Amino acid sequence: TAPKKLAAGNWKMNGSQEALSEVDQLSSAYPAPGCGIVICPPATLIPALSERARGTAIKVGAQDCHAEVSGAHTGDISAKMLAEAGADFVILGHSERRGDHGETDDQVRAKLMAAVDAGLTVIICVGETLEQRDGGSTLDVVRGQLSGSIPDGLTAANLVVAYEPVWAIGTGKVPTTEQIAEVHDLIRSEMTRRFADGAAMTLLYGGSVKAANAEEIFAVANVDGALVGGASLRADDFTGIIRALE
Ligand code: G2H
Repeated sequence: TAPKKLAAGNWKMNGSQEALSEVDQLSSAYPAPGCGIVICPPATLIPALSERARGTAIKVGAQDCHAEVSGAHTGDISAKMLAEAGADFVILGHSERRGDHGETDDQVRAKLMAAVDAGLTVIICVGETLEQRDGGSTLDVVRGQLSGSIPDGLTAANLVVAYEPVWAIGTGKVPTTEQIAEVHDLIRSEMTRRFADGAAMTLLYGGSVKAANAEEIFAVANVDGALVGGASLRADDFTGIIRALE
């Protein structure tokens, strides 16, 4: 289930066993946070992190899954395996997956259905490149990704949508609040049109969120939280973002 306000950390290919202590720091700082907190470490750390987070307010997520439950897919991990390892969430369709691994909307949609079948809550990522923004096609691109990647029949309990403009990821560049509002309005209206409880769905902004800009971003209409990369790696940085959201 997705909490309405959510701070999700995407560690990407970062973090080691030592990084798990960051989670102890988070859980002791926030025994009863006013928002959901999810950490998505590399898959190898999911079991240890889940163990560590047991009984705390922190949930654990994965960064990708395969669309099949099992089979001859060397190197891949199924949603069911992630759930067994302790994950409650999975990020799908991140632009780094779409870019580095050529993932298409069709593939992301298949993964999403597998993840929901396995009982995971999906954080689906959409967002335009700088070229697409400059060309004036941002809203068309996002609308296309939403309709292509998100199957019918979902609810606010199993779907969270993250808007991540590709040009803002890891670059320190953040869109204006007007630019965020425009896309989040579109996502909200698409979700409301397609799903009975679309108005209650959690919508995240992602891309260079840090403690210093979090408050301004969370004040934007239809922004219910953040998907945070770099600033989620250290508890000191991430707590500043959580505090702005609570
Ligand atoms: C966007 C984000 C997390 P960062 O990818 O998904 O990363 O906060 O480092 O820009």
